[in-house]
Amino acid sequence: MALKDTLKQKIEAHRPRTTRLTKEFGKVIIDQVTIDQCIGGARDIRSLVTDISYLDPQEGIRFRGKTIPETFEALPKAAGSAYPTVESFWYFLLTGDVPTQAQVDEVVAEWKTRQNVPSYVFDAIRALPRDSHPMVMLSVGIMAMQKDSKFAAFYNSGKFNKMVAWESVYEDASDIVARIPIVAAFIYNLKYKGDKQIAIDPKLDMGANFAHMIGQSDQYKDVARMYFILHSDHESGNVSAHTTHLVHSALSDPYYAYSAGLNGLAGPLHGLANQEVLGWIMEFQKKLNGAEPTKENVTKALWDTLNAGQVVPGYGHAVLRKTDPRYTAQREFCLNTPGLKDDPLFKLVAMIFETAPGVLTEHGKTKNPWPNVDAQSGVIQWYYGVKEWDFYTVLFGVGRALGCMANITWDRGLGYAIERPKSVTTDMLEKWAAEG
Ligand code: CMX
Repeated sequence: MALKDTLKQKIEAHRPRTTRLTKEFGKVIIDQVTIDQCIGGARDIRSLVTDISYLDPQEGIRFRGKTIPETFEALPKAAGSAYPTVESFWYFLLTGDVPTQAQVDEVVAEWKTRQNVPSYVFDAIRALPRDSHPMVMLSVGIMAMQKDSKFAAFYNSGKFNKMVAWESVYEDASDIVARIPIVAAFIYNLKYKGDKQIAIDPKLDMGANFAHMIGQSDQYKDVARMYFILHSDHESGNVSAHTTHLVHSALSDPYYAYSAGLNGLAGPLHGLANQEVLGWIMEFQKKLNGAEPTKENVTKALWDTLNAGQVVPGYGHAVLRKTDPRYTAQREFCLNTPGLKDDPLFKLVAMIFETAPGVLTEHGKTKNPWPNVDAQSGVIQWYYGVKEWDFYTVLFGVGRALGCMANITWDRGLGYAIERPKSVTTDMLEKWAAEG
């Protein structure tokens, strides 16, 4: 059965569960809110629903109930590769089912029909100053595609119907995930390769084609597949996923919603941290002035950063309380890749991994001294020659599109409401504080 038909069945089968929960159990209390949560970024408040992924503080992410190793193990692999295609992962994220090879082939073929990015999208990006951040370019590229939104057209058609609205979200979502690597590759070539563009290879799956379009070697195909899958989803509360959900909850179409999500991803406390990690490492190496990195000078550099009132990029997390399994998956990729495991930059990242948790624990502020996904991802890109580290968040944005688009397709399928939490005043908080 085609992906959209399978999804239709799944959504229709799921709807009664959501209806029953709201109608029969709507007033059951699942959390309470404290003053520090109110002031402190709504941390840990249970107030979002998603079945696409779940983040356990100790274990890390599970996609559709599967850990990262289980996900990689279960999904059909790309031809000649140990890694699944991004397309098979998309099927899995949307439906929760491990697709057959035939189902994967169908998605690969379907994405090919969706990858035709209109030329005005490239014109809009080209019109920006060349020194604009590539995340600005990506966000503009997504916005430029909005005029062809099928969801917006359906809404404006006079035939809008809540029960089938998800179908046009699915269409936009599929267009976005199929096109975003093409837009990202265009930005890469425009900004760093003198606008020497490389055409799509219609024989290749998404990850392999992205590698081809940025002029990379065959080995990079697996890097792209792994990277996009690992960065896809981290349940609903993170800034990019939550922003996308929030904006779409106003029935803004997926282009408006994901452009907004990307703007959140571009923050240094979120997706931009991977760029910051490379920047930190380069600054550190400059200060070493040719000397070997040691535990002592890494420790000193970490303290210098902390004493300057800055955060150590790539460490800490709002939910996780142990090493991020996305970090571990990338570290294992490095350890299993001859050449990469002996690369000086990888060795330095590994030394920071040995050192930073102790320093951060001694510093005593962060609740989680362990590395997150961003601490390890840049070194892999650097090794394969993608050294333009201000591009790294764009790679994150290509992957994150998968999770955000799967989530809002289901948001519409289940008819989730416009999001509108309640605010209170400081006077009210002080009154409640005095009352105990
Ligand atoms: N270095 C130094 N201080 C840190 C820190 C780090 N890596 N991580 C947290 N802290 C500090 C916080 O700034 C905060 O200080 P204040 O009390 O002075 O405000 C204190 O420790 C408590 O913070 P927390 O509850 O442990 O962490 P938060 O949930 O508030 O923030 C995060 C989480 C990720 C923003 C934070 O750990 C951070 O800034 N890390 C570095 C940036 C980074 O790697 N971000 C990427 C996260 C993954 C992603 O989204 O891509």
